[in-house]
Amino acid sequence: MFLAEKNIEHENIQIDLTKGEQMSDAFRKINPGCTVPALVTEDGVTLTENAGIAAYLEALYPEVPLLGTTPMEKAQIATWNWRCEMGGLMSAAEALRNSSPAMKDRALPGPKNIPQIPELAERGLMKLGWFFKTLDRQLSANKYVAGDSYSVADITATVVVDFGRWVKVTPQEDQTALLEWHGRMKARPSYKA
Ligand SMILES: N[C@@H](CCC(=O)N[C@@H](CS)C(=O)NCC(=O)O)C(=O)O
Repeated sequence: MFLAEKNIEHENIQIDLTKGEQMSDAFRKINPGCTVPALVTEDGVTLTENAGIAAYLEALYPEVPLLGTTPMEKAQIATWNWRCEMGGLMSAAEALRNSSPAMKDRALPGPKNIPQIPELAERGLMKLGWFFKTLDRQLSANKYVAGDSYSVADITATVVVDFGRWVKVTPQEDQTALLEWHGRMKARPSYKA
């Protein structure tokens, strides 16, 4: 979505996590950490963390800005993206990875197998519910997650809401700001990326 929002031409190779393709020898040559995404740059350098990929692309293609332009915009976007990652993505991942039979011993991504802790799944569900409340409150007062302009925080939050369906945590009917915002996000061409 980040690449699509900036209209950056790129080759997209899908790694099917449901088939365990991230663990294959071929993919380990690209990312020995066995996680997606991985961005192989034109210089042949591989970047494997979202924050690094976003920083690199924003520096190389400042238009359209997704990490903010003024010092305060940058601060607000970094703040909200962190909240979306920690309160949102981490909670959904905790809930799914520690409960799904298909993820037995895959409680954390990466090359090592890690056993599930069912209590973490319960905590993840609870935290995800709280996060949706926080997000709805923020979106009641702001057009986008981090303020007046679309940013990486909207991308992360969109992924959180979609990810939430896997653990059956969806925005409540009375979270109207969150629902309205999600509708706008789904209508953006980058949503299909
Ligand atoms: N490195 C990424 C996140 C990596 C990650 O956790 N990716 C998950 C998919 S969302 C993954 O690759 N999972 C592989 C697995 O479950 O084995 C970041 O910067 O946030």
